[in-house]
Amino acid sequence: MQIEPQAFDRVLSSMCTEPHPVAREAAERFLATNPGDPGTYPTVATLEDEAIERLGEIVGLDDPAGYVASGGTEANVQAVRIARERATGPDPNVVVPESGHFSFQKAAELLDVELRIVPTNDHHRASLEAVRAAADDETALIVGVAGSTEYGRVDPIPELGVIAREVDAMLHVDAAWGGFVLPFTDYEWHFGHAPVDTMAIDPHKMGQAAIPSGGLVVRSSELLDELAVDTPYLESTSQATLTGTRSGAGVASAVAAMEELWPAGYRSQYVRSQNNAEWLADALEKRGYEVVEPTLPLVAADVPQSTFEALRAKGWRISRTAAGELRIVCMPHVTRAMLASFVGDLDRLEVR
Ligand code: 0PR
Repeated sequence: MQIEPQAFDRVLSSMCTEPHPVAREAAERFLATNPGDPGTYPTVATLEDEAIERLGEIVGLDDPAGYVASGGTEANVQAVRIARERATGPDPNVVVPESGHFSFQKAAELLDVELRIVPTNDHHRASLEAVRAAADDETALIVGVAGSTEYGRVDPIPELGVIAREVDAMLHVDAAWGGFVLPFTDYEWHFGHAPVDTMAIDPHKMGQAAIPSGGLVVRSSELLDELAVDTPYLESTSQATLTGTRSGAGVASAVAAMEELWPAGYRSQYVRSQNNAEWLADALEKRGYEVVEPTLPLVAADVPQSTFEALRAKGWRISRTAAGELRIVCMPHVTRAMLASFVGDLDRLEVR
């Protein structure tokens, strides 16, 4: 079979990117290993410990536990599961801002918890009033998003932590996309200064690892124990992951990427991506479109439906927010030249 995968030269809305060469190489070497069976595949199990150490360092947790998941969806489902296991009341609920990823809906359905979706404010961030009003003594978990899927916005995490503590709930931060970006920003919250219990941070998004490489990181190993089931016929005695057999490629490539890029490589990547996002926002504003300012490297703009469709017809891989805005994610493979070519196509469409 000789079929080429999707080229990246017109991909503007994906949250995935080309893996870094060292990540690609590590993924290939570990393709046939299964970290789900550490008794048989001890090397990749050791690498996974290293991955969690590094993710803990990135998110500012001193004694992190966790594992390399299949992606943000699994990490979010497992975070809800931990909270449900810890809940004391009979009808646990989870409070999520409407900017939360749809994986929380899957979690709620699978785990039979009530999902309380609350509005965001004018800046597309969780409304603290709304969260406070929705939370009660049956609330098992409050979710904050650090780098939202549609607008790249960061919720007021420390304040959400205060509310969580008031109602004796856990705090989960979904930094699946923003996790490898936030530490380098001047944003008012960037890890380590809030009572975060669990977190999603995906090496296969901004971390430049190969798919599948998600991260579930928790404050301490007792939290992970909530997920553990016995594994009678394996040498290891329990398993906390949702999937059984897992890809060693994801684990190895996450370690390789973080070893190579943390912190200087990720920092320069952030600077480049953020500059690109600001350049694009500026270009779109100059052309009269209403733009949601990029606080992280993600731009949303109110572009008419017909223009959007014409751009897609030209091969641009773009998508829309629920409100219909064009969204462009400035991932590592998105260069200034690509954006300039995109804006050039937009200009040519407008002349007609
Ligand atoms: N949390 C956040 C904040 C996310 O943005 C996403 C995915 C997830 C969790 C779930 O992560 P996994 O998809 O790894 O399970 N956000 C993108 C989305 O749903 C995922 C994506 C990635 C979409 C690449 C398209 C694409 O080409 O839009």
